[in-house]
Amino acid sequence: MKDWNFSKKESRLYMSFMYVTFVSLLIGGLMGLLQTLARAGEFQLPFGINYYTILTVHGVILGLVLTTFFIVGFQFALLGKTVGLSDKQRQWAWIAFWTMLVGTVMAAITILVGQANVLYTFYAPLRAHVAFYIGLALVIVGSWIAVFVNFRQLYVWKKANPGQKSPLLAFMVTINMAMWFIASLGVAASVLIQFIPWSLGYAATINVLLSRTLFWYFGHPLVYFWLLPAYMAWYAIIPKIIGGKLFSDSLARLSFILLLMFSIPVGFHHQLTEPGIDPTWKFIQVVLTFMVVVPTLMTAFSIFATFETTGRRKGHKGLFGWFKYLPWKDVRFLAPFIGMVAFIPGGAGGIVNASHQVNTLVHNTIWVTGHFHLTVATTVLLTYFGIAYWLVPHLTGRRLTPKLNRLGIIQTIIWTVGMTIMSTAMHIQGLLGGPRRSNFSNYAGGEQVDTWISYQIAQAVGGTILFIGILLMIYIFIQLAYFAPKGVQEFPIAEEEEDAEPTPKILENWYLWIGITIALILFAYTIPVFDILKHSPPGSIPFDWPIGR
Ligand code: HAS
Repeated sequence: MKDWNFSKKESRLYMSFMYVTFVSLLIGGLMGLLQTLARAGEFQLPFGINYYTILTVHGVILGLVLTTFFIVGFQFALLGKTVGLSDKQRQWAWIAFWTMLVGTVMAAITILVGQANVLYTFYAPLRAHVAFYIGLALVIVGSWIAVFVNFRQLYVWKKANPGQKSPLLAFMVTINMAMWFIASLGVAASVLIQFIPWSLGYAATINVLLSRTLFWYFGHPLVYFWLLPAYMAWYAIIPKIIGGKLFSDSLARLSFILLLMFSIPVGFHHQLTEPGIDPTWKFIQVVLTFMVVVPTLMTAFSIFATFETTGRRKGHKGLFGWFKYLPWKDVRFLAPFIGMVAFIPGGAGGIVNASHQVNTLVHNTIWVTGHFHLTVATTVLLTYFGIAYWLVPHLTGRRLTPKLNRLGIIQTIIWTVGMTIMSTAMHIQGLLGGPRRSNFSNYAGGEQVDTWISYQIAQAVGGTILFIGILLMIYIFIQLAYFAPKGVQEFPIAEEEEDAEPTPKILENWYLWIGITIALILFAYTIPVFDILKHSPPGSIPFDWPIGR
């Protein structure tokens, strides 16, 4: 595989995505801190700031903006490294960046001036100002431009290298972008056809059930869109950092294909308590949800196998002798590793959520918030941090010094402690019936509420520790971007074993895998959506915040 060294112009492009990522981390993290303090009941938000404004900023900026900018930037860098980026493609990549940024700024201003207190899922019938929806649409359009640039990058490489299998990371990026494109069609349709005309007053009512169904058609693959870049690092970058080789190119590709196929037709597991959807279709989508667990467990197996084979090759003996010799003092390994460990309880919680009847116990409780702080805010985010520790200095021509590495380890520990406290408290309070998405309230002195308060305080303690972790991460980012000593920082990509079995050609048969994906989506959604259109109750008029605006 040819290794393309980045030009200055290219590095600047990829870094621009990183700047937006870390600014988002700071703003979103501050909102998170304020939220946990307000929910503890001990702190009043200053200047009459509305709790739901900061909750919306937190969700949109961290869940949608930080993730999308990091992913698009990181994936551009992966493709730039493995298949190259032409000048024309770079110009289009800039157009993608600016379109996304303009959309982000529009949505952010609308939220900050209190005209879009609709949370990151923007459920109807809560109505936001039209600028919020247009802003979101622009972020999606910008990301689609990135999708097509990425597809083009691989296509051009394929033409220049006929008959060769694509580099693994390029293959993975293409899968993630194919999934993102297919999934975001749903939310784009909902925003353009339902929300914008309704928000402008051209349509008097909105079909709430349809809008939520289209959102979750997008919303579940969205979580895998966040996760797959972490998997890219686990499969193809971590082995290099620990001094090993790729475990199996074929297994990695197969697991990505399965994730593409099974991540989309499962949105109903977010709507299990939603009336108006036939339980048979909910059941079918729950079964498909459990299919997503299969490639995830394949990933766990593959990572363990890489750790073990690498350790044994280095001569470490005994059942777990190889484990001790993993590079615990290298933050590029430690941060993603903690992310992997967090995925064990995070994933187990997901299986609880997806288990149809048990979902009734946890749905709309703060348990769900605990679940996604383990998955996205720990598994995914710590892996992104792990990537940033080498990617940022690689792009700025600097080095991750031993001192910054040590700070990174401290950051990882702070994050782990803060998140363990906060997320455990959320899970327990959820099981005690504590609701999510709600400001502090003593619910008119309800007896059950007394059992929640200590957990709300624990969440504030965890949230404060996490915010310290965010400040430290921002400090490290600034150092890596501007002040660390000049030098060469490796872009680690694992190679295959010399005697690896050839990867079956069928794994690159895009028509086949995308065809099956579309067939599964049509199977899982056609009849229920038809049902929703035919039997929906009357649409809803908008509810504005503050009510009566
Ligand atoms: Fe989830 C709600 C089900 C995974 C994110 N999820 C959410 C929401 C978010 C989210 C943001 O079925 C809230 C949405 C909202 O605002 O309403 N989730 C699942 C299932 C999985 C799952 C079945 N979720 C994720 C991931 C996310 C994420 C990943 C972000 C990145 N989730 C649900 C359901 C709901 C839900 C319902 C709706 C709840 C409701 O009622 O509202 C599965 O994909 C999980 C499979 C994972 C595993 C773990 C495998 C472990 C691995 C680590 C290996 C470790 C190693 C190291 C090798 C089975 C791969 C070991 C080392 C040692 C030393 C031991």
